[in-house]
Amino acid sequence: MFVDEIEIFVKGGDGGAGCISFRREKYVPYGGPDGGDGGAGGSVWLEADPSLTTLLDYHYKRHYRAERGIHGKGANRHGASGDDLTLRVPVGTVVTDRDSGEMLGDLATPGQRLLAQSGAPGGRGNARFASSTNRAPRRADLGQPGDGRWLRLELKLLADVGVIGFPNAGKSTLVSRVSAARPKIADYPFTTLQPSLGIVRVDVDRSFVIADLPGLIPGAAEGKGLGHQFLRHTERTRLLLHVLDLDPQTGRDPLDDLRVIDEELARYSASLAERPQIIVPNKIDLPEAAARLKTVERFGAAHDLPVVPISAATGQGIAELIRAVATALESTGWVRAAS
Ligand SMILES: Nc1nc2c(ncn2[C@@H]2O[C@H](COP(=O)(O)OP(=O)(O)OP(=O)(O)O)[C@@H](O)[C@H]2O)c(=O)[nH]1
Ligand SMILES: [Mg+2]
Repeated sequence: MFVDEIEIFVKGGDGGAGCISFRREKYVPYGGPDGGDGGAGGSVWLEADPSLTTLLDYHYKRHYRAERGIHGKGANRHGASGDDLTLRVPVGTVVTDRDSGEMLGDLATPGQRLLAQSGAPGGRGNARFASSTNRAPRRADLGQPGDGRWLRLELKLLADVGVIGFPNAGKSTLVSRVSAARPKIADYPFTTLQPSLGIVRVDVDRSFVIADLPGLIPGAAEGKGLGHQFLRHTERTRLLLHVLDLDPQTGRDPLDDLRVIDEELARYSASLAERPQIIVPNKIDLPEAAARLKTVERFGAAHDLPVVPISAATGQGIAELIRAVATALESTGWVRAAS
């Protein structure tokens, strides 16, 4: 999974000290205690801000502290509380306490706030310690020091486009060709064990996030193979690239593969079965692939399905595919600024 991750230290503001003071008035000897309380320290908040797309700012500055409370004063004047500090993070940031591992929150909706560290209380002034037996208390509390802790911030990107297909079809090869993601590629099934995400640049101001997924096999919806646990990653995509393996050595028929995987999707979720798809026959560089490609293209034409043949290995057809994805995403009302 494509994760932007950073650790920051947050500290609540120190509490202001309480004050020791006695009332002084002309002709009134022994005025009572009138030291005010210290103000509380400010708290540190995190807030989800939809205008941010990365945690980059936090790579440069790691320590954050809220303002301290003001000390109390005489004449029962309490100190002002310190201001809160609000740190803006991108929507989708997950916050955990680094040392305890406790998950503190998932800032999933714009404007959502999370109290990362509360400020320390202020100390009591000596006016608070007056009693019938001690009418002139010479005692006040110091403000408490603000607590601090390390937070781990993780930004989880959601994919716009999911790449599905049988194991070994060339999904990871495709994703590594169109994005900076470097998933493992190898000539055996189930090479990809974890989904990974990459960002695909369409042009200067448009990009989309693509998810490489573990291969699917018949029975995936019931948990066979690895695909099942990752199908949920496709649930929030807007478009699926259905990669078909044209290599005759598979011993399978690409149209059978297409049908079988579509059935698995439908078994898993009805809405997933209706997700728009682009059929991507892969490995057209292989000489034996031509005949198989023909049958796929005929099928696509007959069912009004977009087919964009590629060779993920040589790069043939890749530019056409990116254009087709951008067009398809646009028709779903997708807008994502390039990042
Ligand atoms: N000839 C040829 N081989 C390809 C092409 N694309 C991928 N391959 C090869 O196919 C094999 C599988 O590629 P991967 O990208 O790992 O396949 P995958 O779909 O991600 O596989 P899993 O992660 O196991 O589901 C590798 O040996 C690739 O080199 C292609 O366009 N042409
Ligand atoms: Mg793979």
